Amino acid sequence: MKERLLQLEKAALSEISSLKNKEAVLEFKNKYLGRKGELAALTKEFGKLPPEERPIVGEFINSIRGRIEERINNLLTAFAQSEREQRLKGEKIDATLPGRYLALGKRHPITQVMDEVVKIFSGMGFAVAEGPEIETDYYNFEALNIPKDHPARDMQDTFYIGEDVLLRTHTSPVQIRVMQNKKPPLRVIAPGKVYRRDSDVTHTPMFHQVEGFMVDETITFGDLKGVLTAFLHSLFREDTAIRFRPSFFPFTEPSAEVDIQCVICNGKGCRVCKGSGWLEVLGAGMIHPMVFKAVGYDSERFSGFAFGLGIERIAMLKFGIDDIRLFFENDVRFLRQF
Ligand code: 2NM
Repeated sequence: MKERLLQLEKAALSEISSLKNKEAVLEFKNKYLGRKGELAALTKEFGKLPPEERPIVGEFINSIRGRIEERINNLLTAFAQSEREQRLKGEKIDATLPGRYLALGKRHPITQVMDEVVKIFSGMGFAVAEGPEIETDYYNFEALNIPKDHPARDMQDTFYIGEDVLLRTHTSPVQIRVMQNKKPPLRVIAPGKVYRRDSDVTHTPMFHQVEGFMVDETITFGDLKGVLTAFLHSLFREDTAIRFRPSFFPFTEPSAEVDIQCVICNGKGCRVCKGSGWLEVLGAGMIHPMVFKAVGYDSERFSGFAFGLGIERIAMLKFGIDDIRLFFENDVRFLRQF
């Protein structure tokens, strides 16, 4: 009996080393250790043994069963481990790879400057008004005291759509409409697109303007200087030098052009300020009595100032851009820098 048991163990242990997978191991286990397996078949003959041999043989059977079970368990553990390793190999991620670049949208630089200008004037109590880009000769010129023979009326500067219809050359028509519809006191700015027949490194046929005005019974040139100085100190540096130069516009009297100390060379003189140390950034003046007459205001009772600025010019100075056309090419390599 002992001989047959040893035989069985030897056969089992030699067979076990040829098993290739979990299924084969389970089949093997059934074949040797199962209830109808080979070890069980031998155990059936247990009853034939003399009683004094039974404990010894029993112990021997158990030790064989134990050894085979141990080999089976080791093999199953090894198969499970290699299966897990295979799976992890297929799933592996490289945690050291750089993350994917997420492109973040930004506002166009012109919109950024426009929003900033609007915000500063809003903070000083100005309301925002808008109006049509297609205008009539009356609102764009006539009501603004720009006579028929004025150079600004020239076919070379204005895009005409018809005899009397044109693309607005400034946002002043918006202010005329506001004054026609509302009584002073008024503080209003008009931001928007304007159109002029012009194209070079500092001019595009469409550009953006913010114009504004303030009207009440006691508005003076001092108010004009105070408001525009506060605005420029907020938009540029708080210590930027500012100067008001006499100028001429048909719709204001007196009129001024406003310069700031050159932001590129700090007033020392450079290519951008053409050696003067100053940069022109605003036009302004006290609203002309003829404009008040056109909108039905009594110019003996009311006074006011008005101003206008080009957003592209301000953006070029703020960002140090020397060609205005870059703003309209929509090259993301340019736009990403703001
Ligand atoms: C400028 C310069 C000076 C201006 C005048 C008006 C209105 F409608 F109130 F008469 N709006 N904007 C004005 C005055 C604009 O731009 C350089």
